[in-house]
Amino acid sequence: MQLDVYFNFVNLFAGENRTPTYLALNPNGTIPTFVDGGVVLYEASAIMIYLAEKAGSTLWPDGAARLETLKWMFWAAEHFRRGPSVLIEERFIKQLQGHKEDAALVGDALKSIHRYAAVLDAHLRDRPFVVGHALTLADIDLAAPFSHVPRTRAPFDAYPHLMAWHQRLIDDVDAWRATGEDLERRIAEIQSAAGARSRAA
Ligand SMILES: N[C@@H](CCC(=O)N[C@@H](CS)C(=O)NCC(=O)O)C(=O)O
Repeated sequence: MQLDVYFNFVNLFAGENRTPTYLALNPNGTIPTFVDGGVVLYEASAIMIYLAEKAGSTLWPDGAARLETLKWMFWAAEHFRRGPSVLIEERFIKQLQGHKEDAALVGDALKSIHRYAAVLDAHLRDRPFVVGHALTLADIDLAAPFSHVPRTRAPFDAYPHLMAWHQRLIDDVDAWRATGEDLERRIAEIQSAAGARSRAA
């Protein structure tokens, strides 16, 4: 959206999300938190809507397309991203902490992923993007769990239209590709710091 946003990275593994200053902004202690003058927001989707409104971006379209966009954003939070979130905890966070994944939780998460990936795959069979023919915030919200596939091993590759759509985002949306590359760099730093900690222990 070409907005001038300053990023202040909050290291969860160093507890920077649990300081009194951070909790005063976001009592959940989660990231991201967004501040713009007197506006303080948590929940990534709310932050994206705020920014898109500020920029007058077509990512947040008007009229009926806005309702479709909202529908898929709610669906992403309520259904599509839940299984992958469990897998991040079970297959990445726990591994960093030296714990084993819980097979029952992983099994439930995989069932949920298959259930909702099939719905989105069918929706994307004859569409380039989730809403209409242009990129919206719904695509970004739904694409988020793809960034962690190297860690979650979420089985999206069983869904060809889903895979083609996500590849389109990587190929055509520079900001999405750059975000993914940035995430991988930061994950590599986290993994190497965790490795150093366990070697020192
Ligand atoms: N629904 C929230 C999810 C926020 C969230 O759970 N963030 C994770 C990192 S992706 C976090 O901060 N975890 C740390 C914790 O729960 O203590 C959003 O979209 O912003």
